[in-house]
Amino acid sequence: MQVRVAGGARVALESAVITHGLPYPHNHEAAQRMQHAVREAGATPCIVAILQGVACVGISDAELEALALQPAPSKIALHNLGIACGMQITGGTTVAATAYLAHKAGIEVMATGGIGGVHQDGRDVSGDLPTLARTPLLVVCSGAKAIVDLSATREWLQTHGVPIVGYQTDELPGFYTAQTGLRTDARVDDVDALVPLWRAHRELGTAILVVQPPPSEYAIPRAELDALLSQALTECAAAGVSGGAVTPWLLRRLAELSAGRTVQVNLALLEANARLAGQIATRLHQG
Ligand code: PSU
Ligand code: MN
Repeated sequence: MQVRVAGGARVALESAVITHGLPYPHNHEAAQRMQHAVREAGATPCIVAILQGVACVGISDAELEALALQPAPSKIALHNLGIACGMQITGGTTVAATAYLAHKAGIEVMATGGIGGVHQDGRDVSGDLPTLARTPLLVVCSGAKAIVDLSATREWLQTHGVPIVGYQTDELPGFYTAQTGLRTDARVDDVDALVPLWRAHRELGTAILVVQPPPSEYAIPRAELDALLSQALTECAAAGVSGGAVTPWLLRRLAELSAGRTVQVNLALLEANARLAGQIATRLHQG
């Protein structure tokens, strides 16, 4: 497949969060805030998406708006990336498909909210994980998405050689909350400290997760989040939702149950992660 991409210090941004993670207009706002934050940090944002079968690493404002408004977009992971390109499909790319395309385009840094993970039932494992285990990419995030088994996800990543580095934290964040009780593999307190670590790691061919907690003024306390999550998970199982539909269903229900607070945290952490990714890309580009 052919890839369209800009040069310079670049940050890849995933787009399944636009098509499936947040409702319009929050999805559009999130993407704009992320792009702005990357630019303010001196780098070029490249939203990755599949537009009528074309793998795009970087899309225009008009293309972004159309994607955010798309009535029934596809969620494009690795298993259906070739199908989407071969069948002229339009959709948002998950972390897996975004990472694959970003690396193919020569980009070293990407930002997202949370990666997929090992789900609570232990059977559904996100395609994000095996992709991160074979793609040399620095991924800035706030841990994994809130609905996964974070401890099992961390074990999976460790087994497959993907380190978790805390940015100004020793604790693996839990997306909407900063508190999980799970430790990172290392901690760095500034962008300069990441550079030698990344340069030494990348020959291994696996990703590094650089994690930071959601901005404190928006973060939800752990106990409160646990209560919201267990209600949403119970309802989701009762409704018989499965596969790729689980994440969008749960995120929508969590937003309802929290009176919109989860959406505000989500927007804030996406922007913060994009900013940090922009700073890292700019620093790496300086050599
Ligand atoms: N985290 C969120 N919202 C999302 C996602 C993650 O808070 O929408 C998306 C990302 O694109 C991630 C994908 O790559 O969900 C993982 O989906 P699955 O579990 O079906 O692999
Ligand atoms: Mn899944």
